[in-house]
Amino acid sequence: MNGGVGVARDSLEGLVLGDAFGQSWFVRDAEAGERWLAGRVLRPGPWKWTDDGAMAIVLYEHLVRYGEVREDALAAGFAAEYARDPYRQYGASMHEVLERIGAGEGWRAVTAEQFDGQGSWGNGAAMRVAPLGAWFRTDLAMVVDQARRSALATHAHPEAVAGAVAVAVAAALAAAGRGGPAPSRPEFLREVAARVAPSEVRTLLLEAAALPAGTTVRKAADRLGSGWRISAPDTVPFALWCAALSPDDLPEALWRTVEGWGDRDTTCAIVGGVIAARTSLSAVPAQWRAHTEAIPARRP
Ligand code: R7I
Ligand code: MG
Repeated sequence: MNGGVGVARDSLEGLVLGDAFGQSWFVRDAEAGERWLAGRVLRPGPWKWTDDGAMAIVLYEHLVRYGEVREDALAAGFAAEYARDPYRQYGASMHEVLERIGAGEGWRAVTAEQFDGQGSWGNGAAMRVAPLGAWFRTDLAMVVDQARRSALATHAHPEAVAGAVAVAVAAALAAAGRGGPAPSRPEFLREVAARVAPSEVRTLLLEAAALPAGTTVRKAADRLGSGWRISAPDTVPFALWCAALSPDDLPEALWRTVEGWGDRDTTCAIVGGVIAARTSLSAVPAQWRAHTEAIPARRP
């Protein structure tokens, strides 16, 4: 299936923009950061994307090439990208995982060994997956299966997989809803949760769906987490709650997402990937796009 190319590309561009925008908000002076954010003063460019963008580009190119997730090739693709440019602020365990896969070890064994044999529950499988959801948007069962496969290439823990499935389903719903009215926030979050296996991610998605309409971003971040632990449960429900704040206004959603601070490159990457699957980047100010490091031309 390749009908998803244009929509998946929009999602990828939103993801990369969100990653780079969020990363620009890691400021040394937290008080000044609060002031700049309150005044919506953009950080100076250039905004470099990080591992979220790097891995999403690999996954997108993989889909363009194969039309589906092939785990061995995908794991090798992530490892090759890491070897090309390891300085993208990868998660702590990914250095070892990607080096060993790059050296020829099997991804299954390497990923299963992480964290004393639990596998990683980091948010790294969720942060890169929105374009996959957009790609397969006409078939949610396929979205779930393909997201799961894409996650397992690096993250063996079921919570990491649940986080990736949730983000992919959210992006698929956003993409499939193009041109129509967006669902209410509780409806959207409950529809995502319905496709996610029992997990902390799902429990927190349902908690997010139940937050009252006027809940502030700070309050939502307190209740759900905003990625301070870099885990899927601590990141994905909050990010999807933020994506549902203004499903037709990507810049507004990114400004609001940063208010939760936490793992802001990754929460913004998720929000960018999900909303752009619906809206494209047409409403993003030119300056934001000019600040954002370009996506490299497709590699042969
Ligand atoms: O998930 P991962 O790729 O990290 C992605 C994050 C994003 O914010 C990126 O932008 C980048 O900054 O990092 O990398 P992992 O190292 O697998 O997981 C991330 C973190 O989750 C680790 O640093 C651990 O703190 C935590 N973690 C665990 N902690 C205890 N036990 C993951 N799994 C476990 C676990 O089983
Ligand atoms: Mg990152």
